[in-house]
Amino acid sequence: MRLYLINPSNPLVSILKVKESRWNRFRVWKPLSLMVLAGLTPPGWEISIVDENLGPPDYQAMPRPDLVGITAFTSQANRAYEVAALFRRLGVPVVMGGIHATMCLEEVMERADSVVTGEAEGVWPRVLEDARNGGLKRRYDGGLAEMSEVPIARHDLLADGYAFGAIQTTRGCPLNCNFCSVTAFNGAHYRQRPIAEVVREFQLIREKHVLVVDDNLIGTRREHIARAKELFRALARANLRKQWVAQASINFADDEELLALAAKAGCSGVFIGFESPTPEGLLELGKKFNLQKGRDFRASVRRIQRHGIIVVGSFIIGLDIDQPGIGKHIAEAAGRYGVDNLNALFLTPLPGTRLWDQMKAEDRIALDTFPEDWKYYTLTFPVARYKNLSLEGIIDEMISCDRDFYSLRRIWRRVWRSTWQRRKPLIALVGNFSYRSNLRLNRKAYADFKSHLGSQGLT
Ligand code: B12
Ligand code: SF4
Repeated sequence: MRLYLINPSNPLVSILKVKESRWNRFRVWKPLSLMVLAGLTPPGWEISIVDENLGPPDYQAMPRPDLVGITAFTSQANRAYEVAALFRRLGVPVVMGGIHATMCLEEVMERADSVVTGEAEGVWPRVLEDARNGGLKRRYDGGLAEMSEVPIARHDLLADGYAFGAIQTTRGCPLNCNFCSVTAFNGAHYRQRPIAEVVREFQLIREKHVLVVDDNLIGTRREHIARAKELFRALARANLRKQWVAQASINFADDEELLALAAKAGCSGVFIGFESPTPEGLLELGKKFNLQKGRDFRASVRRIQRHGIIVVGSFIIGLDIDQPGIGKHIAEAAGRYGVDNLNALFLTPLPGTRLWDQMKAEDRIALDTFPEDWKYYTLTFPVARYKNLSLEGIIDEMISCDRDFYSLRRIWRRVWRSTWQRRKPLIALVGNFSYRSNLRLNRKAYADFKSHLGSQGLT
């Protein structure tokens, strides 16, 4: 039995875009979901993982599969449907799963033979068995998996060509911010994989650099932090000679031992959601956590950096309290906090979030011709009606934010600071130029987007 597991082309990042900017090589990540599905697949299936981001595949020239599994984030949904239609025309059954299929079940059911909602560990072998017997059901629900059921991902199955390997050590997030789909999808209960398995899987990764995809690697409670320390000790003992980057909440900065262990285990960078430069903004987004302890963000960032760890700060533009000038305000706050990179995104109502429910109820979803408009749900386009900013105005805020933070003068100042503080100037350089090189591409994308808005009468 031949199985294709397909990651549809992603409108945001792909190797194809590396031609437009070679720095994008560091932004194409492995589709870990498909490597995990492959790990769950029993012997007897010949598996190919097809990542369309590595280049357009010629499906007609490939041997006909017996089953196709497609994953999709919301922004990939349109391409996922094209691929599904192509295989269904050939009479090949198509199963879809992942976050979009879970949050937009009815839409996906119209376009696939079968849909798996939730985490797949508990149901995937049954799906395959039913497919083998010609008895595929319309829907399977995996719910939340036991972490001991998460298999070692098939790192051997994906072609070389990625700058980073990928691994997951926990699922779920207790913080439940109103714009984020993680708690809705993976639950608020923070679940951790057995440490020995994480270490064993890390050893199977060929790449020297690894993305730990956890939404919050360290968690928030004392027992979460204790487990993170255990994990870091085990990784250090295994002497992996790998550098990894991860996402964490700001409390990462609060424990010197945790930071020292993370650095020793290979942590070279951390992505932190600051979200808004004001307490009112944090309250609006449901991220009170960042306000606890009357935190000094600059001191927190510096404590992390002192361990040689780069800090990427994420902020959101488009909150109800945001006024014209918010772009510069965010760039200034990110500079003041001392982050090495700034990732600013538009507030986006993603299906399944509280923000979606609220904006839908208030009739504030501006781009709502679905599924076509999902391609704009990359957080890099404004898709809603913002309280104090027009769609054109908010794009200008984003441009001014990026232009300020990624001016050559400020980049060199950050790289110099990184050198002087004996951190990782090369990573700071690559990170900053990777973002900067995309500003030109973003401007072109905004111009196209604005003419789309014009044609829809949305300006
Ligand atoms: C790593 C990651 C990325 C990587 C992508 C790597 C890749 N190619 O997959 C990068 C950094 C590139 C990225 C980019 C983006 N991301 Co992202 N990302 C994640 C993150 C943190 C982890 C995903 C992961 O690998 N999980 C581990 C695997 C094992 O879990 P899984 O994917 O859920 O898969 C399981 C099930 O879903 C299911 N399953 C999945 N696919 C399939 C398919 C079949 C056939 C079946 C049966 C089952 C199944 O089985 C798996 C095992 O249980 C998630 C958060 C999260 N917790 O999911 C956000 C997340 C998926 N990202 C999100 C977003 C919004 C984006 C961006 C649009 C935003 C941005 N500007 O950065 C971009 C665009 C990407 C795109 N494709 O268009 C949102 C998606 C929401 C949505 N409705 O789509 C999430 C949920 C985060 C959030 N805060 O809400 N992301
Ligand atoms: S934004 Fe981050 S902290 Fe907030 S719920 Fe999502 S994963 Fe958790």
